[in-house]
Amino acid sequence: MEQTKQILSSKSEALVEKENKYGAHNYHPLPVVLDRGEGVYVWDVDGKKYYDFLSAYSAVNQGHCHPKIVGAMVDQAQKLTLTSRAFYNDKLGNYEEYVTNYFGFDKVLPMNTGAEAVETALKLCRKWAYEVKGIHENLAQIIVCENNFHGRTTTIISFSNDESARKSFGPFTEGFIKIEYDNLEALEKALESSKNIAGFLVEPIQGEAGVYVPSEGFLAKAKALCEKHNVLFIADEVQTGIARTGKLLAVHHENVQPDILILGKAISGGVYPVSAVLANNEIMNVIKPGQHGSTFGGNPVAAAVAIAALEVVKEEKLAENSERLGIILRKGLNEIAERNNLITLVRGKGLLNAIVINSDEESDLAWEICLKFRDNGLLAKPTHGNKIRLAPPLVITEDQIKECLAIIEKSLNHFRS
Ligand code: IF1
Repeated sequence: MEQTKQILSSKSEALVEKENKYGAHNYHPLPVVLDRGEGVYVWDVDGKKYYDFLSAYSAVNQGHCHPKIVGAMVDQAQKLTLTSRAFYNDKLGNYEEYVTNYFGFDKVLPMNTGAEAVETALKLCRKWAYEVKGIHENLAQIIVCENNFHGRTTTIISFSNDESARKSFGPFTEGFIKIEYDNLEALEKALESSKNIAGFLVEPIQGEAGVYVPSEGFLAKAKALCEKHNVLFIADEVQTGIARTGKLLAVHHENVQPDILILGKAISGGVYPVSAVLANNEIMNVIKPGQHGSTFGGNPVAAAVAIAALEVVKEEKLAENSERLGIILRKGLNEIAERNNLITLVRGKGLLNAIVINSDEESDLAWEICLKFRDNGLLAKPTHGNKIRLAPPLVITEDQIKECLAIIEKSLNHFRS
């Protein structure tokens, strides 16, 4: 820490100190203080420019401060920001029509953050289980996966197995069965274990676990198993959705249409908190007035921003770009791995990728590497100790990817033993 502090300018250091003094210590940020972003770049308070290889955890897929999205926000903010859902507003219906057609569902339930959308999906699934499937009240079980990340609410951390996310936050919510990720036999066994299974909640790629891509066919087969048992397949695409993995949704790689789709982050291009739960009428119609909601969910700014952000994904062919450049990025990373044994594994899909560093999870080597990336003009953050996620905005170009590969290799070479 001392060493990294010394490299910070006094301006940056003062701002870090302020967060440290007045803010709760619920994060451990990389020491860099940003004040501007445009496209694939962010700038720190001293004017140094960086490639952003985190993209605010895949919220900024469309690039920082996309003029069309920011424009939509500014225009709407000057006209009407919030009515609450006690009244109608002139933007929500248009957005609901747009987003449901875009993803192929009958209805959407708008929320604000990813965790809220996951909570919404869980409540929806339980209600469907009792009122449509006919499970006896309070007995519904939802299958989840080990090493999942779905957010930070008390119910969501109830089925996490990350000790730092859970410890001292109990008592927890019941009704979840945990199985190994990417394990169809375990899923089948769980589905057969009880008549009270309501849903299967899954990340198409596990982000927090270090970009863990399941075996080919897992999602399609899991969906088929769920259908066979009349169990809802709930896809958490908060991180993987909106073109990040090279398709509009990660489940599209296996032609799966989930029963419930959860979206967040990039549905607003990172300019505003917007999340959404999509489902068909048979499921969504179980929710009646007064049974679920949010003051800000579906507000006119969110509606205007989300339409613009989703239009940008199509207009700029971000899924195609992500698919094409992801291949180039992984090829380049694998070539670096051949020359430098610090990288033991490269994995990912589209522009959601990670490298595994040749060290154990407790080592601070990945952190030191990220500091070196920073010094060389690229921002990324370690996850689970020895993995570094590499997920630039999807507007990145091939030349920029090549430049970034050079930065990555130069930085890694600094640590070569
Ligand atoms: C943090 C990770 C990413 C998510 C999935 C729901 C949510 C998330 C699949 C909740 C959020 C974030 C939150 C962020 C770290 C981050 C993350 F490393 F933890 F896994 F992106 F990779 N479903 N993911 O990934 O969405 O309520 O935050 O809007 O600091 O907690 P949210």
